[in-house]
Amino acid sequence: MTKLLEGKTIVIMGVANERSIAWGVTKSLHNAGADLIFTNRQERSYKKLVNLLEKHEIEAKLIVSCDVASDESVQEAFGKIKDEVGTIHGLIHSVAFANREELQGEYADTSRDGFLLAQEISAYSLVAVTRAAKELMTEGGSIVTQTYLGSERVVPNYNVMGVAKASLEASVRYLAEDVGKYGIRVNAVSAGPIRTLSAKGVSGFNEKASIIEEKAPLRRSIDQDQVGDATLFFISDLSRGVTGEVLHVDSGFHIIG
Ligand code: NDP
Ligand code: N5H
Repeated sequence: MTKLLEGKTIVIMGVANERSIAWGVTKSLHNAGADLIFTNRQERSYKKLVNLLEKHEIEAKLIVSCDVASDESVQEAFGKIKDEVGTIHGLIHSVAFANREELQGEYADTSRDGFLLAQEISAYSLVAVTRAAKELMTEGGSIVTQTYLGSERVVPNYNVMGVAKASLEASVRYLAEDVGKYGIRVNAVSAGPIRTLSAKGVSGFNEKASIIEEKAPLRRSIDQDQVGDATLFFISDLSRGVTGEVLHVDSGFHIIG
């Protein structure tokens, strides 16, 4: 039997290390037979990625550097992908950033610069990469981003990032309408708390993670592999009738009042 993603080329943005959600996605897509292209911002992430790929015997089609804060960097990265690979069928956006000092205390204290930075890296970046990727999706495609419940509810400490994720989820809907006519779908996975590099050192994480085990219908924590498989569903044709959607992969926590 042919695999779900045989013959498909997918770009994955946001592997920082083995704990990254994007690494969980990498394993799911690789097991489904996809050819993978990666983008990193920091040299440190590039080195971690190269080691991980070697350890898991996964061969990347291409690894390019991309800082989503820069239009030139995004253009250069997708230009390189176009020149060296050509057509792509999917894109994983697993990138976010906010200043650590704004992920605590009151949201009302968010600075103008901190607000704009969180929006730029965590929400506008999806707009910029969708615009660049759609040129390479000549056979249609699927774009998947990663979001969190703090966009819908007030989650202590998530603050400026909650507002950025609300913007990201609204962008998913507007972008889905824009690119639907080209046979491209845009969806988001809303994961429950997962201990990653980004989550390290931000206050409130432990508390949020333990509530899931107590209160979520499934009473167990969420891991990168669960998010990877849900993302695989969105990338594959199994979800061909779905676009503009936000799917919660959170042991059902979001339904509890
Ligand atoms: P990681 O720290 O593993 O990944 C975050 C990634 O963002 C890093 O690879 C980092 O790249 C990248 N990044 C930050 N700024 C830029 C930039 N300017 N240009 C390009 N890349 C950038 O954390 P996660 O896997 O947890 O985060 C991935 C996504 O999942 C985020 O959108 C996050 O909000 C979301 N999410 C996470 C949850 C969790 O509990 N962990 C829950 C729900 C959603 P580099 O290392 O090269 O700087
Ligand atoms: C309610 C919570 C816990 C509190 C809030 C956490 C928010 C985290 C999101 C952002 C993306 C974290 C962040 O930007 C950290 C940076 O300031 C510092 N870290 C870094 O620079 C590292 C080295 C790099 C790799 O990180 C990035 N992002 O580039 C939310 C949690 C329960 C769930 C959660 C952790 C959600 C989420 O969106 O990640």
